[in-house]
Amino acid sequence: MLTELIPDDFKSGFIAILGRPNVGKSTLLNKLLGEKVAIITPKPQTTRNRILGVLDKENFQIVFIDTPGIHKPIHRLGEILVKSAYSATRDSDINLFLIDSANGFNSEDIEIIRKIYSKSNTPLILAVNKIDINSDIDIDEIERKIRTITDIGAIVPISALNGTNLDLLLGEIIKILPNGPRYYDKDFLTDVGNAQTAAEIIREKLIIALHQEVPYQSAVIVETFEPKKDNPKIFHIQANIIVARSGQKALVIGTKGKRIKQIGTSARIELEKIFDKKIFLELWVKIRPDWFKKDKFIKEYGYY
Ligand SMILES: Nc1nc2c(ncn2[C@@H]2O[C@H](COP(=O)(O)OP(=O)(O)O)[C@@H](O)[C@H]2O)c(=O)[nH]1
Ligand SMILES: [Mg+2]
Repeated sequence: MLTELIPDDFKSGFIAILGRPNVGKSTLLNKLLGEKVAIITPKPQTTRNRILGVLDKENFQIVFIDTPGIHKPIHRLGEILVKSAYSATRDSDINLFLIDSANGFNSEDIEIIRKIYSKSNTPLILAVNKIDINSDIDIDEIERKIRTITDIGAIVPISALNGTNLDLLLGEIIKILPNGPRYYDKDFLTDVGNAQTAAEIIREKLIIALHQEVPYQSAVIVETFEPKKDNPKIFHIQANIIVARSGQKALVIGTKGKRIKQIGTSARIELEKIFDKKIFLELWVKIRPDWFKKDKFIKEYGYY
């Protein structure tokens, strides 16, 4: 067995990335890792699983946990997503809380921080994101408000999109990161598997292509993920798009199948880049009435 020499001052830890929907948590994770491990859309509640992403350097290893946005749930799926976000704080060494500078630090943020810190005193770092849109933020006032609830390690204004101040943010994280071992292999990037990546990329294109409630009430399940039997050079991915009502199926398919074709094409192009393979992508649409209200289906689709 190969043993690795780890310096005594090596630092490591789990960092939960938390915040309301759409503040830029997944964008930040991808930017910090330099790879797209989480899908991103302009719509809230895009992230449905805790996603692990590992940043490994000579002197530290940070295991980031991207989480679903914390909101007031209106159905069972929402409830489960919020629970899953909070549960990421159970094992975290640092909580990285994000807000969107355009929306400021509001009563919902306070409520979330209060809820987390009623039971824990995990070090907290706040990142004020999207300063490329609004850089006019009163950091001192935010700090005062947080200090009424808990201590805060640092507040860093950033732009996850442009990468602004991410070095400062990392610096603040490393300052309070505990000494510890490598938890994952040096080259391990994420726990999102290949078939799940395919499902997520398809879901990203679906969310972008559709409006109203369809994005929040659909799921994507990859059923086939293997080289094509008659031509192994081509990779065969067959996925089911699950919707909650028959009207939604018509919307996903679109007039003369135009919309599903568009979703399929943009997903295929991106997946061919990610996997560096020619892909034959087959999409079917299935109706599971009100699946997002039912534990059985929520579990079956992997959001538990
Ligand atoms: N202008 C700007 N937009 C951002 C920034 N970070 C994220 N976004 C956008 O905000 C939206 C939500 O981002 P996402 O990462 O999915 O947010 P999440 O729900 O918190 O994971 C997307 O349209 C992103 O492109 C940023 O620093 N600046
Ligand atoms: Mg997200």
